[in-house]
Amino acid sequence: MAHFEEVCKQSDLHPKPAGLVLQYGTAGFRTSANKLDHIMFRMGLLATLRSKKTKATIGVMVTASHNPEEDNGVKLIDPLGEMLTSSWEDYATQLANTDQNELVKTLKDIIEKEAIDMSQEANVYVGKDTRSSSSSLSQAVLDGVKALGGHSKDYGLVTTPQLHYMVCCQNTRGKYGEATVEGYYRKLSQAFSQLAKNASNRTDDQKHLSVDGANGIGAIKVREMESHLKNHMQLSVFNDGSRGKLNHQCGADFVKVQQTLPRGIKINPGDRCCSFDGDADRIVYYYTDSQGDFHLLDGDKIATLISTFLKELLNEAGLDLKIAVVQTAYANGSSTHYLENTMKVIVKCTKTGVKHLHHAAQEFDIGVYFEANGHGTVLFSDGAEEKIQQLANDTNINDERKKAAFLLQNTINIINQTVGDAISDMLLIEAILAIKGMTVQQWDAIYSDLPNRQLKVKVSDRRVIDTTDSERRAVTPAGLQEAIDDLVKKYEKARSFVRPSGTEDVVRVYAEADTQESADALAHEVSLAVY
Ligand code: NG1
Ligand code: ZN
Repeated sequence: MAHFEEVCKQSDLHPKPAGLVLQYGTAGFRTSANKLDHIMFRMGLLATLRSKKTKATIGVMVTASHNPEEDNGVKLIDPLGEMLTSSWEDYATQLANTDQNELVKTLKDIIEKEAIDMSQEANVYVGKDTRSSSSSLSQAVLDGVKALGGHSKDYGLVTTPQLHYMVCCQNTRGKYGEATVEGYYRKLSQAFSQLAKNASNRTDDQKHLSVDGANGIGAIKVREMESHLKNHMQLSVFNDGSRGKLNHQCGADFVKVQQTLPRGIKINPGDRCCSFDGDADRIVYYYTDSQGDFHLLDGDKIATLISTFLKELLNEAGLDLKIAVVQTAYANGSSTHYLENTMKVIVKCTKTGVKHLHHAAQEFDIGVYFEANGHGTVLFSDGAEEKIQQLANDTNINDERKKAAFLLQNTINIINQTVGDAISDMLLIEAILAIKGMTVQQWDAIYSDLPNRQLKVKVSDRRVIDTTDSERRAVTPAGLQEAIDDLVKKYEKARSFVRPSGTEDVVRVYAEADTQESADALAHEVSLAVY
């Protein structure tokens, strides 16, 4: 068939470096940008097959998120805006690693296995972050789509969650919104202004937020968003890419892991600030106090704020919907304790990686999921959305219930349910703080984090570590878990675990304890046990 000849011809222009083996992991493919041209071309091919198979539009995002500027990566987006289904991750890995002269055979194998009708039309949406390598790499994706006869739409510079949103809008025929960046801003800003109406007498100080854009796409997009928010919010955007390097000593990952202010931000004590990561799917908040001490409000604090708000609204609305918070092993022990014992919501722990959290959250009427690093969102089941809608349209209810239903409706609209979204999460948090008349310090005081430390350990083969119990316990190598248990016993309120990273060639060590000194010492001792 003509398409396969074209694939052969085109693939010669996107050659695979000899001997290079890469794996489609939790965050797709991610490595030095100069190793990725053939991967991008081949992911264009795979997205085209996936589109034919699902008879829907598929997304391909070129980004390496919080990694250094020199890296890049690619992720595929399934029809409802969710991550590529796991069964196709293996095909991605096979296609990435097959030799040039075996490429067509590998494609044909996938087509046969999945019984793909090659006469079916294919549509692929492509987006990219601001890395200097992203333009040519996204062109390679477009070349792959074209080589197999698919149609593509190039959204150019967008945040990862914006591309997820476009794919979902397109495949739900506009039910979720309009598949344009303008449509995204309109939906979110309208919901924000409806919510802000319920916040009385906000001062300019309360409307002001400092944003660290990580010198990436989020800085550009949050400015575009701001122009739709009129006078509802006043943003000071730092690290907007005009001077600094992407993710270098700034951004959500840096702030979370280093537990310190990003470079390039000028703030006063008490100012409310947030940092995005390089593709704007993560957000963390922070402030400094009058002593100059740094206070971080991470994904756990965000999940707590949002779930408290939702639970209160459900009570006021008189709606009996089951709400749960989904976390990973990295969630601070204090947050889990507060959610379970004070808020009395269901808490579930899953493996690291948003797809695990996303799936777990789908099991509830309302599932709030956040990784401690600030990647997360809220999912509403169809049934929950219907009940909220019905209540909002009910003319026989009292004003309190009516108001709660209205707030719930607009909360649904402000949230990007396809994936964690820094801009959408930021607007929701700002709306909640405004409605509750809460300062960042009051939010921070809901519970106190246990001091904690994250370390990376380089080992010769990180895969020798296998874990269980949502990665909280190591089953191999023999003796490791016992050694960790013995070390943990030496400290108060202590917890520690190790797991191989899915995105870097390191083992991650996490420790928390009653004091920072203890958390640091425990993390250090556990990392020695890993060698
Ligand atoms: P790994 O490298 O597997 O720990 C990191 C983050 C994940 C997730 C992925 C994808 C931590 C401890 N891990 O995974 O939460 O965000 O990157 O970007 O933050
Ligand atoms: Zn990211």
